[in-house]
Amino acid sequence: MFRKTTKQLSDWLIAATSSRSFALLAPIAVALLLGACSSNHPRDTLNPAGDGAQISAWFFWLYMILDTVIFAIVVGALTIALLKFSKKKGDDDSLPPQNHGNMKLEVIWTVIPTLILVVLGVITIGGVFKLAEKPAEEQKVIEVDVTGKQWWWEFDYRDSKISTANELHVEEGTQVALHLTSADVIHAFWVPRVSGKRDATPGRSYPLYFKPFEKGEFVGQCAELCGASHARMGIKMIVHPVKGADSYDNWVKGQLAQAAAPTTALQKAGKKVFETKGCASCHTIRGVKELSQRSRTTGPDLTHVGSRTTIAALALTNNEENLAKWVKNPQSVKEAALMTNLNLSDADAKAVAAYLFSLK
Ligand code: HEC
Ligand SMILES: [Cu+2]
Repeated sequence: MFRKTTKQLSDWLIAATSSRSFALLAPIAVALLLGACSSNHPRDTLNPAGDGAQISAWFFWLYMILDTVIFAIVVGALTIALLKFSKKKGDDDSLPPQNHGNMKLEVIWTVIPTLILVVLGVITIGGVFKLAEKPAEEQKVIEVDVTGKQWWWEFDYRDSKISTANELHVEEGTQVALHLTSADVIHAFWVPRVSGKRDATPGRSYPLYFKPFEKGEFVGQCAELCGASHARMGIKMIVHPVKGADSYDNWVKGQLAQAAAPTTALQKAGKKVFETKGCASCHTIRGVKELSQRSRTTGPDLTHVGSRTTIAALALTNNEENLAKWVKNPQSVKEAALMTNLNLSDADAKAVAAYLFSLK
C-alpha cells in the first residue's frame, strides 16, 4: 500500500516537473525568490534605525553565527566519521572492537554546550533588561500615551497635550517613552526598524523605550490579532531632524495651533457638515468642537488631520478623494470600522473632505 502511493507520488512528480506548467512556474518561482532579495524592506528588523531594533538585530546575528559554526562542526565531524568508518569493499563481516563509550569525550561534549548556553542565557537576559531600562531623568524624553483601539492608534503627547492618530512623530537621537494601553482588546505596537514589540493591554500601562538614530519614515503594524480589521491597523513613525524647517519642534508648533478657519465656500460648507451631521459626537477639532470625554468608539482628533500622510491607520493615502470615500462609507475601506456610516450625500462628503484636508 505504502509502496504504491509513493510510486504514484513519484510518477506524479516526474510528470509535473516535465510538464509545460512547470516550465512556466519555475521562472516565476525564481523571480519570487529573487524578489525577496530586493533592497526595499520597510519592515526589516535587520536594518535597524533605532536602538530597540538594534539590540534585537545584534542577538539575531550572535545566535545565527554561533549556530552556523556549531552546525558546521557537528555535520563536519559526522561526515568525516561516515566516510572514514563506513564498510569498504573487501572488509570482512566481523564486528568492530566494542567498548563502553569514552568518559573524557562525553564530559567534554556535555560541559562545552552547557557553558555556551549559560553564557548566552546571561547575555540574553542582559539584553532584555537593556530594552526595559528606564531612561535617565536628566535627558530629554518624548513621552507619549499610546492607546490601541479597534483598529487605529491614538497618540497623546504628555508635555504638549497634542493628540494625534496613527502617525507618531519623534526626533532623531532623542529618547522616546511610550506608555501603551488599550481601549478594547489586546493590541501590540511594533515598528520593526526602530523599536521592540510590546502589547497594549486594556486596564494596564506598559512602557516601551527606544531612541531612533536615523531620520525618515518607518512603518509598523499592530502585531496582535485584534479583530476584523487587524490587518489594517498600521503605524507610521516619522523621525524628524533636530534642526531645520522639518524639525520636530516645528512639527509640535504646527500641531499646537488651533484648527485653521475654512477659506473657500466648499470648505465652509464642509465645516457645517462636520458641526451638524454628528461627526462632532466622536471627533475633536480644537477651536470648533472639543470632546470632554472619550469612549471606546471615539475617533481620532481631527484638528490637523490634513497634515497626516495617511488616514484610517494607513488604510488610505490622505487626499480629498480618499477622505470623501472614507466619510461616505468607512466600512467599505475597513471592515467593521467603528465609525458610524452617516449616509452623507456625495455633495456633503466632498465638502467635508475639502474642509478636513485644509486642516494642515
Ligand atoms: C461613532 C463615532 C464616529 C462618528 C459619528 C464619526 N466618526 Fe470619524 N472616526 C471614528 C473612528 C472610530 C475612526 C477611526 C477608524 C479607524 O481608523 O479604524 C474615525 C476616523 C475618521 C477619519 C480618519 C482620521 C485619521 O486620521 O485616520 C476621518 C477623516 C473621520 N473619521 C471623519 C469623520 C466625519 C467627517 C464624520 C461625520 C460625517 C465622522 N468621522 C463621524 C468614529 C466616528
Ligand atoms: Cu490591533
